[in-house]
Amino acid sequence: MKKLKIGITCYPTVGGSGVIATELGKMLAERGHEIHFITSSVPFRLNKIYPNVFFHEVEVNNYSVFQYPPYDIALASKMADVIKEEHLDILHVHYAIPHAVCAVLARDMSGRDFGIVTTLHGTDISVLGEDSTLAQAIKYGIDRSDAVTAVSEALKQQTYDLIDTNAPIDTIYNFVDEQVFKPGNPGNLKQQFGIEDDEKVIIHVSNFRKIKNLPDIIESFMKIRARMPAKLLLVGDGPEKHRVMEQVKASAYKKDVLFLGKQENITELYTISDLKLLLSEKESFGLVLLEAMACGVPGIGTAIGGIPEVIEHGVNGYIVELGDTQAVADYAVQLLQDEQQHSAFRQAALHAVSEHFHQHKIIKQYEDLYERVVAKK
Ligand code: GMT
Repeated sequence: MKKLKIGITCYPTVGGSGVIATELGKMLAERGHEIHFITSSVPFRLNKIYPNVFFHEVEVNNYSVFQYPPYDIALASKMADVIKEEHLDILHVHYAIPHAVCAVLARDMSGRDFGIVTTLHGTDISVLGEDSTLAQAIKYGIDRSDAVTAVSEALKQQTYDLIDTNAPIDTIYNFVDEQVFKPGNPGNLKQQFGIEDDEKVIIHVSNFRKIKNLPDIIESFMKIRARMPAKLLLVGDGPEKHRVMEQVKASAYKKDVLFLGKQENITELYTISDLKLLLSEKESFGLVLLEAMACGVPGIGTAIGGIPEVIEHGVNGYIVELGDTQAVADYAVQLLQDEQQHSAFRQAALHAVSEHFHQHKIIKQYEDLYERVVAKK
């Protein structure tokens, strides 16, 4: 296909949408496209130099006349500058609000007719559950985009349920960098953490927001631990951390829960993990599950949002109803005590990643979409 000039806007900090946007930019650059990140800081996964990847910083000045820092206006202005200077073909924004709305504003400001591609990651749609005053802005961002994608079928359906739009939405699943997320050698990492050989390792990775439902992670683990030797690794940080620490402190097996905080090199932790838990109340995809699966770690997740599109129940993990910690414990104990079944799930998880979420297949879907958008301009 023709090599394109593509602008990418996302929240560049730790978080699934930023990870996907950055990895997508890197892979598109490797395929010869010219990539322009227009973000408030260098995306944290942009850890390699590419001659065809550029970073344009959005600077938000907090003048005292403004009650709030004008991020959206600063972003739209920066987008308009980059579009004019670099002659972008496509601006791919992650999130309808504020990023798609900023892209539409930038189109007006620049007077150029480039293609706007918007990817919905879920949080803008789930925010709507709590703040319906934003529905019009989300609809505006979606309707004025030239193409819209959602990271799961569930999110696509939820968008149609909540937003009054007829815009076509393509589901394009998330992916992982399979050069990074792959099975590895644990070395003596288990010993370094003081974990005994006969103890199974269960891992949870999140930003500790309320919707991640940490209380059920702890409750499930306590039920598992009462039946077999195990450790729980909690990776990440966020608003619920303190409450979770209190819950663990009051529990029977507090010494078996390890708070590891934010970690850069999660793949190493997966080499010692036997099972991943993601028991969220809201989750449009669950990228952390896919990352674990790519490392050969099966997961148990709730029947929420896109999670059942990532985990195939009874094949590479288990799906449970929200709140059913007894089912989590029953499935976990059964899987962790049956080596043959665990190995079959591990293989099935690796197979699912390469079959349904293979990075090259997903990048091709984005490229085909860009081609369609550019052809219409
Ligand atoms: O889950 C979060 O709190 C972070 C959020 C984000 O915007 O980065 O993640 C969303 O996008 C990820 C990448 O598409 C998805 O894997 C997550 O499921 C989604 N989070 C929610 O829907 C809550």
